[in-house]
Parts: sequence; C-alpha cells; structure tokens
Amino acid sequence: MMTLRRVLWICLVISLAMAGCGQESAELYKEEDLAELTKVEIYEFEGEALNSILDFRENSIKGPQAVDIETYRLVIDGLVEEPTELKYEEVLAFDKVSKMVVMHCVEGWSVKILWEGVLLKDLLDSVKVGTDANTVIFYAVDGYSTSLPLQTVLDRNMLLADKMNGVVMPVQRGYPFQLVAEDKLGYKWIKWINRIELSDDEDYKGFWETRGYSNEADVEP
Ligand SMILES: Nc1nc2c(c(=O)[nH]1)N[C@H]1C(S)=C(S)[C@@H](COP(=O)(O)O)O[C@H]1N2
Ligand SMILES: [Mo]
Repeated sequence: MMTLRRVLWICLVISLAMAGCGQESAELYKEEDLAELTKVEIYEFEGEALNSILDFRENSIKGPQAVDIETYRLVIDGLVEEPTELKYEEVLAFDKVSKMVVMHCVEGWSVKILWEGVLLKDLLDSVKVGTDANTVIFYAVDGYSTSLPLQTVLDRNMLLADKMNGVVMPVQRGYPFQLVAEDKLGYKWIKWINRIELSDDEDYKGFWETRGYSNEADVEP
C-alpha cells in the first residue's frame, strides 16, 4: 500500500523533472563571463525596460550545451530543392533583424528581451522550400526537437537569434542560435539549433509535445 506521504513524494520528484522546474541562472555563469555580460548587456530599448539575460531559469533537458563553433554546421534539409549546411558566419551573413519579444514559459514566468538575428524566411528562401512542405521541424545538439507550421514561421517573421540584449547569446541561453518563437510558449524556443527540416508531417511532435504539452503552444492572453 502506498501511503499519502509516499504519493506526495513521487509527485514532487516527477514535477521537479518536468519543464516547470528551473534553476536561477546567475549562478550558472563563471564570474568573468558575468562581469563581461553585465558590461555589454542593454536594459532598455525605445523607452521600454527589458528583462536581463540573468532573469531566465535553466530548464533544459540536459543542461547547457557547449557547441564548438569551428565544427558547427546548421543543416537545412528535408523537402527543399537545395539542402545546405551553413557555418556560423554563413548564417550571420544574412540580413540582421532586431525585435523586442517576450518569451513566456509554461511555468508562468516571462522575459522581455531585445533579440537580434536572421529571419527564418531568408534562410528558407535560400534553400527553395518544396511546395509540399507545411511544417518546420527544429533539432538541437542535446537531442531536443520541436516543430511549427511553416506558415506560422513565415507570418510571424520568426528569427534565429544569435544575440540577446546586445550580447552574443551565452552558452546557457542556446549559443550559437535560439529560435524566437514569437507568441508561442517557451518550449518552442529551441536552443542550440543545428538542424532545420522541412516536412509535410503536420502531426510531428517534439520533446515536450510528445510528453503532453500542446503542439500549438499558443500564449494565452
Ligand atoms: N535544445 C533545447 N532547447 C530548449 C529546451 C531544451 O531543453 N533544449 N527547453 C525549452 C524550454 S521548456 C524553455 S521554457 C525555453 C527557455 O528555457 P531556458 O530558460 O532554460 O532557456 O527553452 C526551450 N528550448
Ligand atoms: Mo519551459
């Protein structure tokens, strides 16, 4: 027989393992990185106050991933005419765009950040997306994945961000690239992206989506 106390303990352990548990992020940084970051980071944009990079919690399934930028490649493949592999600098050669966007995590916290990066639309145009593609599947170096309808990615002008608040994206936040999945919950904001696959599988489900989180992931007003 399971006692009530035992059931409560099991619930606690499970909930700590879920997307909702987070570690405050300042303690994840080395002292010298923190000093550099606070020197460069901007806290205001067009008269609006921004959150800090340090306001995030670390929620990732395997913790921060160290990506070797020399060997890093962003693969774009699937239903495209010209599959490609881009180096870090090749991604950054696309036109740069800045946007102030709030990221909402399912657990209730949110952060307003000035994101800087390249438009997904520009990346996708460069590989000539097939007419049968309707879904974009994103993969990351930690085995995480998530997906969005192609139309949503284009309509919302989603960015692949390499900088936040003027700072090159820290390892903890997804260096080299995080998806700015505007109007979608935090688990669509995939970090450490290394592959973008064009697909016709509208029912594809990523890491948290296969574990019961909504595939739409719309932020409720
Ligand atoms: N590669 C990768 N990206 C990821 C995750 C992850 O575990 N791995 N977690 C997601 C979740 S649940 C959230 S809320 C956001 C922001 O999490 P962070 O505060 O840990 O950056 O990143 C998302 N992107
Ligand atoms: Mo999350």
